[in-house]
Amino acid sequence: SVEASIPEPQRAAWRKFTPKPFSTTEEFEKETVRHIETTLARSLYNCDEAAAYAGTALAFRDRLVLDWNKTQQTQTFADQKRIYYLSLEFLMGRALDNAMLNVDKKDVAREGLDDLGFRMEDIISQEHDAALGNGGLGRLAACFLDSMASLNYPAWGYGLRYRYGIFKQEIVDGYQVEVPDYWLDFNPWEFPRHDITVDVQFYGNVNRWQDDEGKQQSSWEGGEIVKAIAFDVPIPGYKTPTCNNLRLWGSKAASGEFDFQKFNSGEYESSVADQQRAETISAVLYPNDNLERGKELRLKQQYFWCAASLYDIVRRFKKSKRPWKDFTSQVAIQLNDTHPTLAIPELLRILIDIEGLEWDEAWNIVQKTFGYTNHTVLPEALEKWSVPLMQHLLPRHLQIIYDINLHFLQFVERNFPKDREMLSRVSIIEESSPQMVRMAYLALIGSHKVNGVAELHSDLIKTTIFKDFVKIYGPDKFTNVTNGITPRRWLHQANPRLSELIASKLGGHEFLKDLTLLHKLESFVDEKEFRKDFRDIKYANKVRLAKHIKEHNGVTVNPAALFDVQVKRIHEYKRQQLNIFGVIHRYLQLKSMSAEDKKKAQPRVSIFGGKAAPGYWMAKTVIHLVNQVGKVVNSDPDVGDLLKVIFLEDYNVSKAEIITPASDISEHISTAGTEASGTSNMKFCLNGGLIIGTCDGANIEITREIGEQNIFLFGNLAEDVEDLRHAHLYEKYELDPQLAKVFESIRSGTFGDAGQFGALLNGIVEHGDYYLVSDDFASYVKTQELIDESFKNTEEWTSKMILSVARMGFFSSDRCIDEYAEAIWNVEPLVPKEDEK
Ligand code: T68
Repeated sequence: SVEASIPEPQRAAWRKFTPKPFSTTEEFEKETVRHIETTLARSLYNCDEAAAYAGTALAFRDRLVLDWNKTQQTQTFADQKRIYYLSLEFLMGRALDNAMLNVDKKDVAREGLDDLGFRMEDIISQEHDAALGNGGLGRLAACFLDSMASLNYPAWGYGLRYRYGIFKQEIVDGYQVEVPDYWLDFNPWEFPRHDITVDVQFYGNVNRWQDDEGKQQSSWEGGEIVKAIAFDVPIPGYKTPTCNNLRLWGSKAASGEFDFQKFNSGEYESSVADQQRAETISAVLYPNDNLERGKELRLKQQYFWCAASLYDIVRRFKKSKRPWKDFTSQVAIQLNDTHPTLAIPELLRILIDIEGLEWDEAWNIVQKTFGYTNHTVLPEALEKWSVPLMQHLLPRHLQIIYDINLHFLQFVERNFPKDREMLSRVSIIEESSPQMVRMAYLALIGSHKVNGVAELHSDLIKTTIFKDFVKIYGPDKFTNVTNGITPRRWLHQANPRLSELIASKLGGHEFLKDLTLLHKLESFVDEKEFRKDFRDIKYANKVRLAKHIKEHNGVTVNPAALFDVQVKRIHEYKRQQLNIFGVIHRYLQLKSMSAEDKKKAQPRVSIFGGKAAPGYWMAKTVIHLVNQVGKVVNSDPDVGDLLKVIFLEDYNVSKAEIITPASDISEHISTAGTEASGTSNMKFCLNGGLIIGTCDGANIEITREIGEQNIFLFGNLAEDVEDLRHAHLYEKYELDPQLAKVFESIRSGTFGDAGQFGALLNGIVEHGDYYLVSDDFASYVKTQELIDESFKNTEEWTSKMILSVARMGFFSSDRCIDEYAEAIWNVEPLVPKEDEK
């Protein structure tokens, strides 16, 4: 703050000693050794790889911090609009490699580490993933942070500092076992800000009275206070001085006099219990993706994080001494799904109860401030909170939600006086017992823009879950921003050799800043040497994955085989079951094949990976089936190298960086209309992996960009899904005959105790096959056969790979962020300046 700044006469001395970032190998070594010897108190006699990692990370951290300070200073003085990205998940992965590449000093570090007796790859792999997310939604937030910094947007992320991120998955006897992920032992990337705290209130009651002017006033009193402490993480941009901030809140008991009294009067235990209860709020990430379970602690997490973040944002705004009407020209808040929706009633509470604004003015500010991104149309994933729970935990917020609803329903009634049914359909309160607060409606009503994450999905939300709201607000409130991925992590970092090959063709690494430049690769598609280099890189990446598989699964796979990969959270709608049934079908065919035919068969390695939510039995059954199939197939001498089935344990961001560049084919095979976008489809394509997929999510736009001859699409279309489901429920249906054979073999015990898989098969045979596995099976199998043939034609396959990469420019998260900035946030970039003299 201004009060704490150094007076002018002393600034010269200060500036003289401002640290300079290292640039040469020697300077890097000096910094690293200094950190190992002083910060860590180790020496050359006890420096293991963990210590070398720590020293290297600290040396790079110092560099980031200098840029970080400069960026924050520039943003404060520039006094222009900032983006606040509220996400309950940030699936960051590792930070060191990313930091080295972004500041363009990886080669310097490699040389320096070599001098000091270490190998770069060993040092990088010492780092524990920051796994504060479940899947696509959390990883999208991480890609967006990278893009916002790389494009110089003044932006902050706000999230929770979970002590335990997503659980570590172990496979024991073919079953998933969850192990806690204690990742904070040593984390050089976060800065605890013990001076930046917010008291967050829960429970209590609301007092209402009329003031002297007869105006209705409300205040929220009593209850319990929990303290939020800020932990800041620097987010460097690629080859730019911008370094943004990710602020994660940790919870602590508010140690007031009350606790001291308790402590002194001998109630030591109960004061410790208070402490632990408070810390529980930020203890653990809920491990469900696309499923909501309505747990009280989850609601507490949401409010704790929203309240702390909004307090912080408002505090920063108030420092500018601007009038409230300027708030919307200074602040844009993006809600990543409905998880932060309580920020809407919370901002209203601050503006009305604390700052004394009138409803209309406050509401106007709120609506202009917020944007809401929807990530799903699955009914089981739409958040609803029970009214009694909300009444108990957040009594004032419930009143405000009722007020929002009242104003909204009055507006609807005025505009649609004849449609009485509409009111109950669009009410924020669902009239069930207990009553429920529909968070998606609240988020939509409280925002000026709502966006889906791929074209099909953005169309679907307008015709399904938000249909009435399109009538009420008109279509302009709804927009599409197709997801993207950061090419820095998902090409340059994960696949350095391909990145270098592309750079050698395009004359530099500019494409990492403007991914559309990849289109220039098309002109080299027929160049023999380039084609060979391209194939060699794919092969080398497959060798690396094969080595990983040997080490972790004990199975030898042939890198020349076709690698078929499906890695993502395990979910019925994503249909890993379709994939494994397809694998069993292939196995049965191989078993009955003549030796002559076997010679013509395409060798394959089927690779699965992904976590199941701990309480999701069907998903766990799928994991078990994959492992059982692997056990049988991998040791069957009739099959040999023609088929291997691998389940990779503990799929996470750092494993994705090894797996993604090594696929020939990856599977994105959700039932049409269920996968909002998908983002791993983009990652695989960008690395020269082809796709087998349904007409769902971003697959459709990928097809449009790369051309339908370069992708393998199959299956029913979204527009037909409803009718098919209906027919399954009300008419007799036949199982696909090839699938029936697969089921027979499972039921006969080929893959172990068939009882284990009963529910999985019955869901398809007897209970309506909600995800249309049987309906899509024949076309899936046929398409896989087509892939075998296509892969054998190496030249044709090479062209497809190269053209795919060349045409992926659209799917950079930089393009997404520019679209959000233009259509939703109305913010401009801002490049950090040198300290003013
Ligand atoms: C994913 N959603 C979508 N949700 O499934 C995917 N959900 O299609 C899309 O590409 C991606 O978001 C990015 O837009 C999720 O990953 C969750 O992880 C989640 C977590 C908690 C509660 C609900």
